[in-house]
Amino acid sequence: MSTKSQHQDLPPGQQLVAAGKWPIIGERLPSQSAKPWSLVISGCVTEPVSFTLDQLRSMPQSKLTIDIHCVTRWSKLDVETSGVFLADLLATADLQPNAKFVSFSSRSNRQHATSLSLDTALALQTMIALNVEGEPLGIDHGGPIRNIVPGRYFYKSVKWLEQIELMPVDRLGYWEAESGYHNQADPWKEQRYMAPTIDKRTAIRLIESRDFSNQDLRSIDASQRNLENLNARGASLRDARFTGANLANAIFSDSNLSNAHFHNANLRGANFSNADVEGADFSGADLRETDFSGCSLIGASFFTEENKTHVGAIIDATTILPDSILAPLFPAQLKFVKQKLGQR
Ligand SMILES: Nc1nc2c(c(=O)[nH]1)N[C@H]1C(S)=C(S)[C@@H](COP(=O)(O)O)O[C@H]1N2
Ligand SMILES: [Mo]
Repeated sequence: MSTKSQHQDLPPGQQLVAAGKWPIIGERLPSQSAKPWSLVISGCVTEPVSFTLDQLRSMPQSKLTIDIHCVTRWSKLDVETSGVFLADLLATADLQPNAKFVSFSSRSNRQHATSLSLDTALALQTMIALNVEGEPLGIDHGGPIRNIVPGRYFYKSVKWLEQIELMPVDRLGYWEAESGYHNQADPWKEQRYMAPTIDKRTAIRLIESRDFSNQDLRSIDASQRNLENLNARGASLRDARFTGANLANAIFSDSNLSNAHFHNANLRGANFSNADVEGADFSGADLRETDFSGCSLIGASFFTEENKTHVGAIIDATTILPDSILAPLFPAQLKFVKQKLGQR
């Protein structure tokens, strides 16, 4: 059986990776174990069921062509996977009537997991994938056994799957609990993050102190604020809003700025060394004397094209964007940055 998810174009805020590229996001390897790979169905079942890798391989295999949408704004379309549909696998177990949610957990040092309502997981044609493009799934992309949830951001697809637990109530997954990733994760609705964790008054007090160092301020709204010389070293600032803010000489070293919004911000002389800026938007920002040494740039944008107007970042000979970190940029973004840097 072969199926294709129904959407052809890109969800809002996503860009295509270069042909043939597939970034590795999050954990890069499973935890070390001498145990052979297996998959257990547990929780709200009359009797837990366990499959060896060979048993999974000898079950009837289904094919599914999927589109990958990472929350850090890269997409990869038309990836052919095959394996066993969750529905077919669960048909081998005796589910109890209180099985309402399903948690997928992986062989991972941090017990990485994610969850969905059982109805949603089945409706989306969740696949226990063993192969991609006709080859066994590589260990770096979650092989030999990975779940694939089409139609959700890719963090709902855990690598190195070893347990499927049926649950009466939901339990937040690793990213959902640690990083505030949205528990529904529908890319067509741009459900990237849950609501911010700090209230407006706290945000204003912090903005006035200009000290964000080592704090968890996910989704903080500091747009249009004067934050010159801000100290945000080691801060967690996923999805933070700095649109139009004055961040001249701000320090963001070692901070997490995934999906942060720096559109039209003044970042002159700011220091991003070793920061995670995956999916961050720098369009229209002033990046003269800004230091990006050691940054992770997967999914980052330095220009946007809105209603045919081009909004580019100000990059010149003083911008520190070493060649060694440019490779993961989207093709068009890379071209833009190289052109600007080439003018030096
Ligand atoms: N075990 C495990 N599974 C994981 C993650 C992880 O860190 N550990 N990261 C998730 C995220 S955020 C994404 S985008 C995808 C990345 O898969 P890839 O590295 O094969 O591209 O895996 C998801 N599953
Ligand atoms: Mo992700």
